[in-house]
Amino acid sequence: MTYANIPRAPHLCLSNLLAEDADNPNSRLLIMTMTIRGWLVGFGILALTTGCAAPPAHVRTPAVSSLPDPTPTSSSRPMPRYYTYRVINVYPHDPSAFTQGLVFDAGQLYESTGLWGRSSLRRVALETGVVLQRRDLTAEYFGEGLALFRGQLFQLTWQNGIGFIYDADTFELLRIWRYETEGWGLTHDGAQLIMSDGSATLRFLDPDTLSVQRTLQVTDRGRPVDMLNELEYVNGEIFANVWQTDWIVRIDPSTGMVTGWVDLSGLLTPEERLAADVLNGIAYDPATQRLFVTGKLWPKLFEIALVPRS
Ligand SMILES: [Ca+2]
Repeated sequence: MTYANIPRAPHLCLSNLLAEDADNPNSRLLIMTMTIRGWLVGFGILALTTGCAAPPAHVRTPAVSSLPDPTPTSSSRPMPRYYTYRVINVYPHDPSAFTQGLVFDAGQLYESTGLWGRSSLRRVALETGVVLQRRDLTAEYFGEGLALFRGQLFQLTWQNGIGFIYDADTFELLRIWRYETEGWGLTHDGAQLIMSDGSATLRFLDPDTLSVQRTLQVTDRGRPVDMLNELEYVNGEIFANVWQTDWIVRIDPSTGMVTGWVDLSGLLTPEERLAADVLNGIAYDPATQRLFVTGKLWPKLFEIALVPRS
């Protein structure tokens, strides 16, 4: 199957609906729509979309609006590169952790987990996956992206419009800030925090005032790439999970252009996938140039190297 043959409406597949991520309002809207129109219409849609059967592992379908089109065009815009991966190490990961943010610093992982009543901030031992330190959010907060900057941990919440700032050593809550958008992913470039909200727009925040300094539209050859989720700043680029897919995009932070698509399908076995949710969680250690990825409710965390695809 080529990219051109990948069904263009993967979110209408029943299997995908059942696997919907709890933190996406679009999925709820789809399910409501299916209910309102009745099951007959729903089955009609299913019949028309029987091609929605899972695509081959090496080309798992990105979100419909983010589907890369590798077809060469006459456009002067440069083509993004495509990458697969090589697994360097595999580490245990708490399979009850609904990973929303992942950070690596000084030999340890920091993780933000989501879901109401299960959201938390964690310090985790890389080698064992043991949770060394934990602070739970109260039940009304749904944890999201996480960044460690100047000794402080910045944690987003999904729809609460509130971010938390903690002392990175003690996890003491230092302050909160408010924002207008949903909170999805968070990282920093050494000067500003970078935040995603599920759209194709990234926001750069002053780390002191938390005010928005600039916005960046992420595009692939002129086409917006939305559903940007967990973020990581890696050697001058922004890496972003595309929500509900096995793809990470590499983004030029000055132009917003996608310079690469990384296909991370196949990290979990089919059996492991059954009990897990989607890929989410990127952390980078600049000291050792190690790249880590995991997912929501994944039993494993992977150190990987990117491999250009011919
Ligand atoms: Ca991250």
